[in-house]
Amino acid sequence: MLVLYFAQGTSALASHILLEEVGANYTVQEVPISKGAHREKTYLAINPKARVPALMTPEGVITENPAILNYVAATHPEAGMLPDTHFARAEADALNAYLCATVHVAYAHKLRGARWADDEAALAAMQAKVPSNLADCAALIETHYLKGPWAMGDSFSHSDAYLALVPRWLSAVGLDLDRYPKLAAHWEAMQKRPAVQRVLAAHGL
Ligand SMILES: N[C@@H](CCC(=O)N[C@@H](CS)C(=O)NCC(=O)O)C(=O)O
Repeated sequence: MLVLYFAQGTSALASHILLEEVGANYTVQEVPISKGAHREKTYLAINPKARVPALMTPEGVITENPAILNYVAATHPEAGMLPDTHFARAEADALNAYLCATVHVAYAHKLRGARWADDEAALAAMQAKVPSNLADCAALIETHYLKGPWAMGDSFSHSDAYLALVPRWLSAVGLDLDRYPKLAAHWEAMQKRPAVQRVLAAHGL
């Protein structure tokens, strides 16, 4: 049995969507980060990084969306969530790494600037850059990395679960998703999937 530690409306959505898509045998454990639950001793014993998501597996805990997505996809081969060739898998990994290390981090500067600076002016400067940074990221994805209709082309893969976060990040900083027709179509298609609908409902969205 897998246990997903998550907080509503966070990037844990990506891992949650994939668990639901593959029909995994899992339960969820909510970690309300708004109440600081991720900094409590019990959760730090699960993820010392004090972040969600984390996935408890029979072999131990996995953190970081890209790693969780790979694990869930690889352990449910019947769901066909990993691209067929080594090259296509590397492309999917590259997109997931970009979403994790660049796009999510660019978004985090909106609310979590204190990770990088204490100075009020520096914080304000970082926040002011968030919309243009995210607009650049979205344009790159739109132009180069979203093959369409799904991230990797005709087949749905684990990258689609992660890509579903981008419209949320854009809208949170006031960027219009319609500026990116392929991303908008992807999000529309995602919302039609029953697994995605169940997860959005579980996150109160
Ligand atoms: N690179 C991590 C990022 C995880 C992350 O930053 N999660 C946020 C929620 S979206 C969090 O737990 N924030 C709590 C905090 O910053 O205190 C991943 O992809 O799993």
